[in-house]
Amino acid sequence: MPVEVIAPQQIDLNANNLVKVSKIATASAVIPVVYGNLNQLTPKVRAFVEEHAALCQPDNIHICDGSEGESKILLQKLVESGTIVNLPKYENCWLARTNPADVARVESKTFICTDRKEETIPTPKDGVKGTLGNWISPSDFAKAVADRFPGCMKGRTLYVVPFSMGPVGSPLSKIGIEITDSAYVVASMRIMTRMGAPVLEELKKKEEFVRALHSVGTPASGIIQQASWPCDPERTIILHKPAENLIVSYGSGYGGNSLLGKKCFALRIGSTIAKREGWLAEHMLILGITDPKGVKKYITAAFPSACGKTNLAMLNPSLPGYKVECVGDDIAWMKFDANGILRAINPENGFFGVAPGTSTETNPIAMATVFKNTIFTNVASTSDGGVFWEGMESEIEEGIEITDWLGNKWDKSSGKPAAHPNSRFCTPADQCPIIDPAWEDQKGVPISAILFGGRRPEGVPLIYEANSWAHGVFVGAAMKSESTAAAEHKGKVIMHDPFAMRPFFGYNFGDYCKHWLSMEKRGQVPAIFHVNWFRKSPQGKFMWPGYGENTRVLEYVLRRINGEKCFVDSAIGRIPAENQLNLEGLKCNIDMEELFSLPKEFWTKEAEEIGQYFDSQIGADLPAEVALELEKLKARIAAM
Ligand code: GTP
Ligand code: SPV
Ligand code: MN
Repeated sequence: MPVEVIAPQQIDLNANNLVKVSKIATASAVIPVVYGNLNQLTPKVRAFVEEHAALCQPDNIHICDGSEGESKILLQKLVESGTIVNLPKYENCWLARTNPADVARVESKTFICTDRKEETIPTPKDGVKGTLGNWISPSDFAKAVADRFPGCMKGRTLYVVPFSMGPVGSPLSKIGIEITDSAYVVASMRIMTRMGAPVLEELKKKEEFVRALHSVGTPASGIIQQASWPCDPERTIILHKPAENLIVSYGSGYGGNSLLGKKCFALRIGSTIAKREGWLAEHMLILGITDPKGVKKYITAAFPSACGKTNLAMLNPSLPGYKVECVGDDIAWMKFDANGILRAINPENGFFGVAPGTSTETNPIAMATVFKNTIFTNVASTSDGGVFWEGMESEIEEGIEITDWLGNKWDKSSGKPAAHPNSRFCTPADQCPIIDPAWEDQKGVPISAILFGGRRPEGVPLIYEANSWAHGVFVGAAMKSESTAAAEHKGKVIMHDPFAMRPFFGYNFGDYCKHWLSMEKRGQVPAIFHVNWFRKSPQGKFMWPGYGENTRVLEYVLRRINGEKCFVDSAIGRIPAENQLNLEGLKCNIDMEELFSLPKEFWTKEAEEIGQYFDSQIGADLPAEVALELEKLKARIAAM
């Protein structure tokens, strides 16, 4: 490991001197740089690092270059600390087991800091708790940091992680610097983003970056529950200050809480930048689909967490002659080009995908992607050095023993899942066999349709289309879905999740709707649809086979964007005309009448409830156009 010469003299903290600087002197200690050197950093990055090293008091500093050699050092260190184990069944694959108290995003501990509360969240009705984000005042923000960060990295290494969201140097990309005391985070960021030396080089051209500070924390008692996965769940907090492009995350090492390029940057800070600059940062997959004639279109889809984005993005078409290619599975940055075409990039470099439910039958493409160069977290392991999760039952051989995500021997009779329901794979995107040839195109790909969707067991048909852009914005604003294990919500309750962005808005949702409405004046807006793969029969079974069979729905979308009149109007929007959804060759029987039925009683209640939600949560911040769409919907339902 390259340890630099340690200069004997005190180092001037503010000097941008050209001597090789190998340590940071703080009032009370000297912190050696054990990998990389401070002179690689541009002045603002260096100041950010020095300030926070002085605050957090790590034992030493490591400036990441993203190299293969560095990756090996980090993985070795993670093995030694017991954070990961190797999975010898596969090539360069690892399994991490977290502290059982640190397994998902924590929406309730996530805050946006603005001077005025109304900049962050709409003002709810008197006595109602706002659910469209959490606001924190600048003084409470400062207090939260001061209460947690001083000395929080003692005994650990502070890693400086330079990363680019989007290809390095692309005009649509943005750079971040994450400071973290977790080698697991560094190893994951190397997969999920473009990370390392080229990013520092890029910063020399233009020194503009999002600041991201992360620590797994040290509990106030000083007692770390699990040495292999230090965290501080009781004091976990995820903070954002859009005005300063600043993210501060404390106490959790898991997913969106700690891989700060993802939800914190690409969505929360991203959406505020997008608002300022006139584009959209969305919780959406991006896919390309080519029809049997060779015509290719790109589609984005916003589904809440654990509602099918990765699966749709990697769809294996059931209809002959169709080809689906994947641009991204979680986040889309979309901007109109000079010709008024909406273009999207995937700012990420990897997939942090839900493991359970992924199988050769449901998502063969993901299965072909994840068994090399992957970090699995909280899945179960097998006695032959592999992994297991719910859905893989037919993929493991006879006599193989399973150890669950908690490290205990497991068999089906326990009645408990072997893998945590929010267990995930973290895998490089370029390993996906159907990665789109244009996935790193600097211009982005042209978007022809936007799908909204969620888990709606009742009342909501397989697909309907918005009548207009404003109606589509209403459909997004009215989205609901059954809660999943991706966040801390308990039980299966139907929750509002507008635009699949409820946990990720960086600013007032009323203003977000206005911003969406304004897109119509900026260029050619795509058609908007709502899909629901999750409607259930009275017997509680999914009515639609989903997965690869969702091609049939995409085929219908393609015909619609080509202008085919294959629809009929309904109270809630346009639905496929009779026999217009291609069911040819489908192996199971589908009760189409039931799948597309629109029970008047259900929709009357639904519209009523949406109205109450808008009134109580968004109030005066709701744009008049969206309120009008609800009135029109109510009138159409009344006339059913
Ligand atoms: P995040 O990464 O949390 O944003 O999730 P996601 O939206 O990418 O969801 P993902 O594709 O990982 O799917 C989550 C779960 O839904 C998995 O268990 C899937 O097997 C299941 N799922 C996905 N698509 C379908 C479908 O078409 N039908 C059914 N029944 N289940 C599906
Ligand atoms: C989600 O919850 O939408 C995810 C997983 O994609 S996490 O990165 O943990 O937010
Ligand atoms: Mn997601």
